[in-house]
Amino acid sequence: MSLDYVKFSPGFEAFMPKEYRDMVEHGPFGKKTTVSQMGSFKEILEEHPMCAGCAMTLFIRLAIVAFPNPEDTITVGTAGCGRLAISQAAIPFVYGNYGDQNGVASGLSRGLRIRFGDKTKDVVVMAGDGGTADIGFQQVLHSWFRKERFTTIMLDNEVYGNTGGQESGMTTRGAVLKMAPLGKKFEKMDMVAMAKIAGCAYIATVVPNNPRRVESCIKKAVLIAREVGPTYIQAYTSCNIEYAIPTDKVMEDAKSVEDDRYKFTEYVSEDAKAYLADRYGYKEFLPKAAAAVTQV
Ligand SMILES: Cc1ncc(C[n+]2csc(CCOP(=O)(O)OP(=O)(O)O)c2C)c(N)n1
Ligand code: SF4
Repeated sequence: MSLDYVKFSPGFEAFMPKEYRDMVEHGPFGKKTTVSQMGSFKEILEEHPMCAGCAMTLFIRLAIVAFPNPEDTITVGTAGCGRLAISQAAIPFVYGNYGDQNGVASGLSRGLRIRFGDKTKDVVVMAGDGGTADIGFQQVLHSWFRKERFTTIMLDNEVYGNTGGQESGMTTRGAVLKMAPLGKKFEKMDMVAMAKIAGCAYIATVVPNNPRRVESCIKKAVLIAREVGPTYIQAYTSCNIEYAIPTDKVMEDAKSVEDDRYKFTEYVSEDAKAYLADRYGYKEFLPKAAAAVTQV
């Protein structure tokens, strides 16, 4: 994981598979690529075995394009649909037992800091709502309370999609699923509030049909996690199979859910604002007087 691992070893270039050559020559490693340029560079995630039309896949694809330094990023995942796509990406992926992703990421991010010192290595967890809010809940909360510096992304499809439709803590009250035929009996868990209480420095809720917004949230979350503290993104990534959403209506559903109960929200701690302004030139977080001077 560095630009070196992406390059060809001397003398091997001519023997590399076409896909690999394409990735080295036209991929995003070592360059600044954005979601608006998608289609003009080779993406780190292209092929995957997810269901056609799955919104989670689109979100994962956008998230990976948004990583500030993909060549120095390690993703961590767990059982669930998302890992089927994330594990196909051309960057390292660590997969543990179901629910232990934040424990693994805590150790990994500490170890990387010891091993690489000042060299930045980003750790990003992407796991389902079951993996994050149910079975992995304890480790997620502890990693936040302990101020572990990595990003946690919940792929919230509001169901256990990979195992055929059990309810999760993030399923909405009353929802009827294949394996929750009487309807869910309690409210959707408020993981955003918990992230706030546990001290996350950046928290956002997003849906995948606004690629620029997804990109901006992921970038901020990853940058802040480098030095300030844990960051959390909760993304509505509908399961068109378990919720019987016709493939051509997936984005429409995301829009209407966003308008109704999954509004874009963003919390940035004061420390994180100052850090983004000072280190990465985010003008919107400059103190008011300084921002006015910059605009002149
Ligand atoms: C310890 C353990 N228990 C149960 C399973 C079976 N299992 C695999 S994926 C999954 C549900 C995943 O749901 P979620 O985390 O919401 O992700 P999704 O598939 O919906 O993306 C379960 C229960 C497992 N792999 N390991
Ligand atoms: S089961 Fe649902 S979440 Fe899983 S890949 Fe299919 S549509 Fe996506």
